[in-house]
Amino acid sequence: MKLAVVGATGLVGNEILEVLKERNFQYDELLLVASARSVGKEVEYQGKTHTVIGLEDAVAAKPDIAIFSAGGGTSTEWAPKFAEVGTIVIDNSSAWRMDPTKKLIVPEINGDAITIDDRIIANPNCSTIQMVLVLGPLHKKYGINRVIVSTYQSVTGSGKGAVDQMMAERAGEEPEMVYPHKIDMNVLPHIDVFQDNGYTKEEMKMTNETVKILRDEKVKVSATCVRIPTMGGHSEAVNIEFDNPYDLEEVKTILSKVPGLVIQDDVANNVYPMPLTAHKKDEVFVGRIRKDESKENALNLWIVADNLRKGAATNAVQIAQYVTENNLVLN
Ligand code: 2RA
Repeated sequence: MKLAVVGATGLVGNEILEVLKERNFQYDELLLVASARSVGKEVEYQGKTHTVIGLEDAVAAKPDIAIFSAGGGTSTEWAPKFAEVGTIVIDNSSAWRMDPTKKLIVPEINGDAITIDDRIIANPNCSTIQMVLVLGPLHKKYGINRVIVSTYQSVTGSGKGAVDQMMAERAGEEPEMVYPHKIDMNVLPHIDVFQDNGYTKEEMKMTNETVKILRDEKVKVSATCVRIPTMGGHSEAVNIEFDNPYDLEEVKTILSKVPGLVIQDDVANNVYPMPLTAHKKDEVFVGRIRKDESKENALNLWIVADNLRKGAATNAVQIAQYVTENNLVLN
């Protein structure tokens, strides 16, 4: 089993290595792959020194699995080259997510969609992953027709430069600007680029990816995505409208059985999910579960997850585990 991590020196790449270690993911050889800038760099990992290699050398090594987190351009160009030599590519970028020939996977929800023929598997957007973990089982039970979501997203979702901008502002230093505005002590209703319809790309990812993962065009999602000056995780206020009546206690029972989902809902003791407490955790946390009293068959809840974990690295590693455990690796 030869495993490659492409983009190994980035924020998500680091988290992937951490999750692989924590989950004791078994491999015989690990290839750390990065752009020309980092080639030759030495990385200490699990008691071994790894020399970072370039993409061409990595393809020539024909890894069984390559977990990519190196941006859309790299994925578009290189994922097919790895796929051609038989590698299963698990891609964190948005390059392949809405390609009808590629699967978009959250293992707990639609892992069963993966077949032996899938060579490029897309990892969904962070804010989508944590939401569908809650929506999936509720959709199965009550049928969801509409979701209204507002997000409160961590600066880590924009990469290291954004963390640096926030910290420089906080320290009173001249920041290198990643966002079009100051982020510390501020809130930006703007994640990714604006589209012709007035929504941002991040908002449209939540709308389109949710439908693809739930495999139901009938589910309508309206999203407002907001960047806030926090680290640790993304938070989401979600309003769900069902086709059928639901029972609040039954909703909690259903959610309590979803692997990787933890209910934190004890308002009498101020217990609810927060980015600070979700940080570095693999689980998705849900709380503030309550009836929407303004509308029949509607529910409100609050979801938080570490966007670099379940929102990226953990989900990607879980896909890698799924394909190995289900004998879907070719080589
Ligand atoms: C963000 N969705 O938080 C992105 C990261 N993939 O900006």
